[in-house]
Amino acid sequence: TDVKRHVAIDLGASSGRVALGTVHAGKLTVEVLHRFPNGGIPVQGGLYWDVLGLWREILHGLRLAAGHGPIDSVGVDSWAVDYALIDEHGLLIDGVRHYRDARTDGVMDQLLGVLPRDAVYEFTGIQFLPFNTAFQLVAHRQQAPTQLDRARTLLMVPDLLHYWLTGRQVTEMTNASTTQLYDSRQTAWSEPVLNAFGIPAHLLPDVVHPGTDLGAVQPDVARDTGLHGTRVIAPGTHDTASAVAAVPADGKGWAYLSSGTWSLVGVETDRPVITPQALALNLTNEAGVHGTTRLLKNVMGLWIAQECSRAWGNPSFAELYGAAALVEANGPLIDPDDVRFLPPGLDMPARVQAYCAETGQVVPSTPAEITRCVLESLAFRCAEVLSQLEEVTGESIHTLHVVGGGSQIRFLNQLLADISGRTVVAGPVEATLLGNLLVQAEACGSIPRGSMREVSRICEILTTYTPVKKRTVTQHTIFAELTTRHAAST
Ligand code: ADP
Ligand code: LRH
Repeated sequence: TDVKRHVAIDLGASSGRVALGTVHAGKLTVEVLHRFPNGGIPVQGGLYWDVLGLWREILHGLRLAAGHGPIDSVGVDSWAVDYALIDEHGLLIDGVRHYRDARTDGVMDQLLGVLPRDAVYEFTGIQFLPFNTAFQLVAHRQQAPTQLDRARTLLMVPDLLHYWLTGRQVTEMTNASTTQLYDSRQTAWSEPVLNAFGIPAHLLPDVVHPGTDLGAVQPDVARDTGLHGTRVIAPGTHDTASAVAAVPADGKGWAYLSSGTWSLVGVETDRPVITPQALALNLTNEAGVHGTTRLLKNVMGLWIAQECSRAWGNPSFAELYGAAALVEANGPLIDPDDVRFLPPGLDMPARVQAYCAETGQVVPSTPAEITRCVLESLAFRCAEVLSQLEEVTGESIHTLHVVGGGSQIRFLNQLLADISGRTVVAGPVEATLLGNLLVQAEACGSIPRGSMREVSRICEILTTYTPVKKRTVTQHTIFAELTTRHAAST
């Protein structure tokens, strides 16, 4: 038949989904079949992902998909940096730690004493975040050395799930690049970084490109799910890689904001931008689909609002963000990237308040005021990063494409337009699923090569926001002032 079916499994830090993509006459229709929550689970002072629970949800989603007819391919993407260790029997060692686990506290600074920042950056082009796989592995070795001794293979989360689907152990490139152990310019694991950090190179599997056919679904999984003859195709397994692949942009002069637990703000470039200025701004160069680079910055994102919301008993998004939109403008601001906001905790509202108090601002008290402060601060920070990206690339940005769950927050989209002074185009909400499907569809010949953005543009309804209330200069100054005070105190 001329109908092709692909299944995308997208695991975000706050939720996962399984979707069916049907390609017929060059048009892709996407149906989300199954959604499930995700998050960290505290165990004995550590923080883990429920990777077996995720596998159970995946199997359930695959059974639902099989009910729609023969499935040509399936592929998994997830959040980056986290990994599993596999032993000599092919079995999982321990569980999978969450990147917000406190075991990495102080490790990055220790290691940058061994190999300096500029050298690590020169080899990897990756921004310094305390939870990069490189630092997690060293923390792992310090805490449980025998686990590392026993390990034969390191697999990133989507690689682990592909392994359970096919029996094949490889690492897909977009996620490999986030480890800070991979050299995107050489397209190889970075020996100098591995050696300096004492990470055994034999742990790291072969790296494959997005779009690689990893084999058929294993017989036991096929029997369980009803998927027969289905291929497993690696998408851009880093969720941000898949999201950016589906940004419905055209031409030049655009940036993206992948808005979810994190706010990933950046541009797409032909090659890594590894310069002293990019290092000074701590911008990252992550490997993308079709050999592109994502030059971007991790901004703390809606995580702060998610943790506040948890502290307030999880009100609906409509309630949370609707109330924030009614709060008077020009309130207090935080630096969302302050490290105090990184760990989980029900004291998140108190952390926001403490920041405002310490910086001599009005202290927000109601959930609406606190949420407003968080959203407005995110918009300021994103606007600041856009200017930095323009400086580093020398190319101006006129449009910001906002994708992901956060693109549904209309108030935030308008703030982004007003504060950055740029046109904001919101959607698709499920860009990551879409990007995952598009890479599979291209690899299977369901859509022509190079047509991904075109297919994505006709796939979704987009909403445009134009700047109306241009912000006063004083507000930029307040934020700059806060940033300076913060920098001076750390
Ligand atoms: P991740 O992939 O990191 O788990 P998502 O892209 O799924 O994140 O985005 C999750 C966020 O999107 C939520 O924390 C919330 O702020 C926002 N969001 C999700 N659904 C809605 C909605 N219906 N209305 C407004 N915001 C929403
Ligand atoms: C977003 C994301 C981001 C990473 C972070 C750990 O889900 O993949 O790109 O930096 O999670």
